[in-house]
Amino acid sequence: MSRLLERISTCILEGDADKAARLVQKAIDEGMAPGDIMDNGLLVGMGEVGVRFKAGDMFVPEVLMSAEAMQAGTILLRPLLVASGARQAGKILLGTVKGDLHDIGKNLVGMMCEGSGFEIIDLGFNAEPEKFVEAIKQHQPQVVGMSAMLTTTMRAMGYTIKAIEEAGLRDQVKIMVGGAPVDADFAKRIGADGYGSNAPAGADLAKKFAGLA
Ligand code: B1M
Repeated sequence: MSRLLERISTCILEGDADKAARLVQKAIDEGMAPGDIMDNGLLVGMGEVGVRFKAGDMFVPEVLMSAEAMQAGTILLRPLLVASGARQAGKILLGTVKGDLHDIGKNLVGMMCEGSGFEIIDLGFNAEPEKFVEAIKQHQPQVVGMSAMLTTTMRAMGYTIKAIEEAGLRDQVKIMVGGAPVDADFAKRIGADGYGSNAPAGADLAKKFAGLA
């Protein structure tokens, strides 16, 4: 790996958004391929963040800073990657379900998935089942991810899956769920395809669903 890509990866790990943007711009100006900057710079850093977060060596505030640094570099690369036709992992539709305003965990999952090369369609929080259905029709994602943090709102995940079934769209998407009150048993009971216990696990699951892991 070049010294510049190594420095970009370190910026992600250290959560330094300004420096990440500066170095990514430098790499672009030096004529480095956008896919190379993404795969061997930003994604290497984010991969290490995922490993450390899973192991309990990094905590949520640090992960959020890394995600912001990742975002700062990704914004510069995104148009170039799309233009150069570089590999995209696919689309994920993400939302916190109806009645629930907690979005920090959902945003972390989105950032981790984005770091794995997915395009994220973010429905925000308090997303009604109909909003998921309409967005599937509009964006044709491969994966739908739902988050809930309240025992009272986790049931909305089941209603949302039902609405997706009733709209005849269930076979088009893989569905993953997560959030503090949710577990694998619950995911199975409501007919989801999988459960992510944390953001890296969510990204791993999405990669598996997209045939990339
Ligand atoms: Co609320 N809240 N809150 N809250 N809040 C909890 C969840 C609670 C456990 C606190 C408590 O009582 N100990 C409790 C829920 C109890 C229960 O249902 N059993 C609670 C309550 C009761 C409430 C209110 C009802 C309080 C009130 O008004 N009386 C109210 C409800 C509002 C509503 O949603 N309708 C409320 C409001 C809020 C705030 C708005 C103030 C704020 C949310 C701000 C925001 O999100 N923008 C808030 C917060 C911050 C919390 C706590 C303190 C922190 C949640 C958080 O962000 N954790 C929380 C207590 C706690 O968790 N210690 C609490 C960090 C985040 C990274 O973790 O979301 O679990 P988490 O996400 C993880 C995993 O779960 C997983 O990956 C993430 C990263 O590892 N994951 C997925 C999540 N989604 C996934 C999706 C996937 C895969 C993995 O695939 C799709």
